[in-house]
Amino acid sequence: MPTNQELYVTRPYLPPREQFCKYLDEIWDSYQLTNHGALHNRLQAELSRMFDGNCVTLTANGHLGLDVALHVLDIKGEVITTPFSFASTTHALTWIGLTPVFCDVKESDLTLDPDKIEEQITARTTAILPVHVYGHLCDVGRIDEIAKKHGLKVIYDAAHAFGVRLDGKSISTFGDVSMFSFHATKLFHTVEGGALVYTDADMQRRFETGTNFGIWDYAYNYIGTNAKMNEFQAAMGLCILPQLYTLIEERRQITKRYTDNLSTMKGITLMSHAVAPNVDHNFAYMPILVDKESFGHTADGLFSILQKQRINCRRYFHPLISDYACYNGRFSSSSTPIAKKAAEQVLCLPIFNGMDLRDVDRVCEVMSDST
Ligand code: T4K
Repeated sequence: MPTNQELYVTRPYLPPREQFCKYLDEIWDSYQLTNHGALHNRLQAELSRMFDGNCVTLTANGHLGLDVALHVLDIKGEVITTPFSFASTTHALTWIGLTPVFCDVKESDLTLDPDKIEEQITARTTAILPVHVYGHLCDVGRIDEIAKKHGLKVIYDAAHAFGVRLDGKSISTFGDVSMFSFHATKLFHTVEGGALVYTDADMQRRFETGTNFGIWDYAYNYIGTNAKMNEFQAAMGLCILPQLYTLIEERRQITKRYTDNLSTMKGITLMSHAVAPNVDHNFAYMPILVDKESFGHTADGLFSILQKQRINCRRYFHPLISDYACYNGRFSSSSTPIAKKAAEQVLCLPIFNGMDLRDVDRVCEVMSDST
């Protein structure tokens, strides 16, 4: 893309059209459009390999994956979670009458603070729903330990964490299940889509039936929803998956360029600095925190300054979920001060495959000229 074009926070990666058309030919030949067709099954197998052999259940989108996970694991009562996330995380709970209990996040990486989880546990708590926000891994060891001690389930919202590895291993071994989003705005996508990934093979039938009305072998032993991934979605996934590490590498270069330009800018904190050395990161987002006192503008002010130059950022995640109008004052964001401050300061800068490094420089120059 030439520089001086309008920029967006992201732009989906599209594979060469001929590649997608080859899969379309297969669909046309087979007349199988959905309901666990050959492409669905191929993508499922390839993803399972990528997740170190763990079980994969594909879903129509990430949010339905959360719905299915909560239903299959029979989560009741209260669930400890973070308010610093996309609407989906909490809405999945409240939609089915569960009570979200908001726990604060760590200042270093904005993931759930394990030191604050236990004080939120009550007799009604049944699960923890942490988020690997921006692909930054939660303290999975501590969280799983706390869950085990108190007999709680753990559902990781890993919507942002596709391709992330810890000590070289898949992160899908942690918790009872991890939900990944394959939305068009994600690093790896199937237009809309997602996956539940888990280690307990005995649960596979339950998760699979959860996405297919509860049906297995024409028997109706379970209750389920319709969250199946169709063949067109799977085709997109099959085209993009082989490119995954090339796409991540390109994003690493873009992040490096931002880092070179911004790491000494007063009042700007780069969240990419929070990635631990034993984590293979995916560079899915380019979040920064803006400190008004030293930078001279709020995150909102900077958002507008960039927008005037046709650079469209997003304030993922402002407002905090606990401050959403739809929750009508039911929650208080003052009980999670670190998350509240992060929501006030956060801005996600444009990052996408195909982004010209000169455009990265342009974003940084506008920021620098504004001070
Ligand atoms: N948990 C977490 C932590 C999540 O972040 C999400 C989703 C979920 C759960 C649920 O997963 P899914 O059910 O979505 O699989 C986006 C996405 O819709 C959403 O998937 C994502 N998180 C969230 C963080 O961001 P918007 O409202 O910001 O998207 P939108 O349409 O404004 O797109 C942003 C920019 O991307 C546009 O300005 C232009 C560009 N774009 C977007 C689309 C959709 C394109 O160029 N082409 C496109 O097709 O929500």
